Amino acid sequence: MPGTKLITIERHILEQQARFPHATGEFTSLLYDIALAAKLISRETNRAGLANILGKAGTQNVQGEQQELLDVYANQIIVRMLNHTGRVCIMASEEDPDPIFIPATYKRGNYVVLFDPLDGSSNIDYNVSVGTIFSIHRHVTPDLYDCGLPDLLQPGRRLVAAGYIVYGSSTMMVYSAGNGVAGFTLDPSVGEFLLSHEEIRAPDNPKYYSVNQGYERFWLEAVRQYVKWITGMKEDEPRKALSARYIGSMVSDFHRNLIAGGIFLYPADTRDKARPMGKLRLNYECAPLAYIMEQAGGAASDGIHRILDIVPQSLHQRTPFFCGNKDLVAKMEEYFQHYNPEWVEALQERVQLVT
Ligand code: AHM
Ligand code: MG
Repeated sequence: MPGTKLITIERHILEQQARFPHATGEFTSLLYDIALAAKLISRETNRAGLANILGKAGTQNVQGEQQELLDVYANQIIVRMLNHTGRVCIMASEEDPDPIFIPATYKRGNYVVLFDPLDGSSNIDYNVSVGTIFSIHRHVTPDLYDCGLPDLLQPGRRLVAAGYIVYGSSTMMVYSAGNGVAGFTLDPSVGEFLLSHEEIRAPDNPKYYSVNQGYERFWLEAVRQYVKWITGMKEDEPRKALSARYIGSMVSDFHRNLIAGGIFLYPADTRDKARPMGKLRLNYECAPLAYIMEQAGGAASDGIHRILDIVPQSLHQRTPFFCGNKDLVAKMEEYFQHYNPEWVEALQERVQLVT
């Protein structure tokens, strides 16, 4: 297409930086480091199908070397890419129980990074898309050498940027730094992410709903009624039915719904001792995706509160998650008030909000 500009992710990040006259380039370089980590993880996920021939992850290869599990590999790549650059002061990963501190020998920078290195990794064996999710905050502890939990436990609305990489039929990186959402597709032959989706907006006309319907018997009444409604089966509230799509790999489910329009649901589970707050993690999965969805004009809620207003109380805190088209999320909240007011009350007690 003559005349159409080809924009690399680096160019795009630099153009964004130009909006801030006092920017030092630290943040720009951090995003670029993440893009580079994504390329390495992408290379390995693309080779995953060869595991049976070349040696399966978690086993020894013919040289007697231990093959790394892909999620362990992805985790290490991100840590090793970011911990020595002088741009980050502390990190946390869904794979690690504790914060990841920067080794004493390296300089520290202004940014705090939280990530899920390989979300949906149980799908890897079946050649199903997986993803990486990341969040970036500014540090709040005045001395960079004292950074700790208060820097990591910031509410989503304070995010400076968030993004994800989906390792699908192509590898795509989607991110927002607070000025809309842009998507880049990796050209593997040259190893560059090229701008493919300039301004992603959540469509007004949703097409899909995504939920693990196998858990229906454990759902609260509000969720059961909602899914009845969304599939056009509620006689008192007729509507056009949405189609079901559930990959079980949230980045992929989220990505499709972001582009095509829809809602993703991962509700709390009413089983004894099971998942009273659902499965998904607020810090590594829900807050960053909520940020992107809001930047694209959508919404994200735990069924009662805006996800970005929740102040995390612990690193691996879980939350119910309803994310997508604004009207569909609002309707879910309405249903909770109507069908499960006792749950609304219980959740209000559990969750701390930005004051
Ligand atoms: P993970 O972080 O252990 O990979 O789990 C998160 C994944 C999400 O990608 C996905 O939406 C969800 O688990 C699927 O869970 P379920 O099989 O319970 O529907
Ligand atoms: Mg995960």
